[in-house]
Amino acid sequence: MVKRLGIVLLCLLILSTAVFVSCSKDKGTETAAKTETKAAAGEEPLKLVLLVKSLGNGFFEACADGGKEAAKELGNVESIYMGPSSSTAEGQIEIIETLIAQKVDGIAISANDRDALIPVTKKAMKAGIQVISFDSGISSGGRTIDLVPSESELIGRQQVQLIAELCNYKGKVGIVSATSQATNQNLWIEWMYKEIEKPEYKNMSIVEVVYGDDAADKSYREAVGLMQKYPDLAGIISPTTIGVLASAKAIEDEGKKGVVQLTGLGLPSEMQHYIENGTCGQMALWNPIDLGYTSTYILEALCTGKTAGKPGDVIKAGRMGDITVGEDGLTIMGAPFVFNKDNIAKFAAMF
Ligand code: RAM
Repeated sequence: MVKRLGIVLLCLLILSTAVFVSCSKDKGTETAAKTETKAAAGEEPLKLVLLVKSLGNGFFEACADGGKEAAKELGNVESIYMGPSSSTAEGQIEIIETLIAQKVDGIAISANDRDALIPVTKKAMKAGIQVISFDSGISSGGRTIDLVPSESELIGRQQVQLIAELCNYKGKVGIVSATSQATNQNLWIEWMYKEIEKPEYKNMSIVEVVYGDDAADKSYREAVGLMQKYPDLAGIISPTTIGVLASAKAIEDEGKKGVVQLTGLGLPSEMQHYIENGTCGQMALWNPIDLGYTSTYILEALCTGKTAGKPGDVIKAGRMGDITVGEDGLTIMGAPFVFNKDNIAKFAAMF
């Protein structure tokens, strides 16, 4: 009896498995057919990836919002947001390899290293994927366009001007940067060194650059380290949204509010409290939503053949207007905003 029941159960199991397999097969064929029809009708959306330095950074999340906004307007785009868990070139290389295998259409990269990514981005371009860099560039040869938020010279020089005003043009200044390989921060810091050579800063000096790797805890420790190493430190410049926030906290925790001045590139929504209470007297930034939005428009124009990304080409970028590709693919947006007690609340509501 038990044996017969066992045989019946086994038969039922085989039967139901067969039905399940055949159902899923049908479903699979149906999906494939649907995909083909969509592709044939030219409806398959372009898969455009924003690959950022690392996840968990409010600045890049705002870029992603801009990418989604552009995708919605363009209609033929799916905007995908990705990044490694920490700001390393290796993490980005691994992701790009996967994206090549998945045959996405375009990748806009904020690079953790301007040169280390080149072999893999070249491989992606060879596979027919459009590659641009944005925010933090890849050297030429590894991308078509490099979209930067503003002139690097302007950003770097402005940071020194902002801290000088806060320190009354006197004293030692330390820099809390992102990673030591970050293209954008390294360029800005070069300009900071050039700016501080001007006669008006003769009583000021940059004593050291430390690297918080765009990680909140490491940036905090580096800022504390600077204040302990230079007890007469007059100011900190932190040209990274993660670094400036961590530095503000470090200044307060060390009891140095009003003694060590702070400026940098900060996200208004994250820094509102420290701007309003005076820990950070003033800081700058551009609109990260616009940066992600424009990157997505540029990628779409490259993928659909509206532009080849050659110098002099003009790309229509929705509400951002016409974007002209510069020499070597370098494409520049506007001037940064400067935030202080008077305007921080307005900007904090936006990004
Ligand atoms: C951080 C990143 C990013 C930079 C901003 C200012 O979020 O390092 O690359 O542009 O700061």
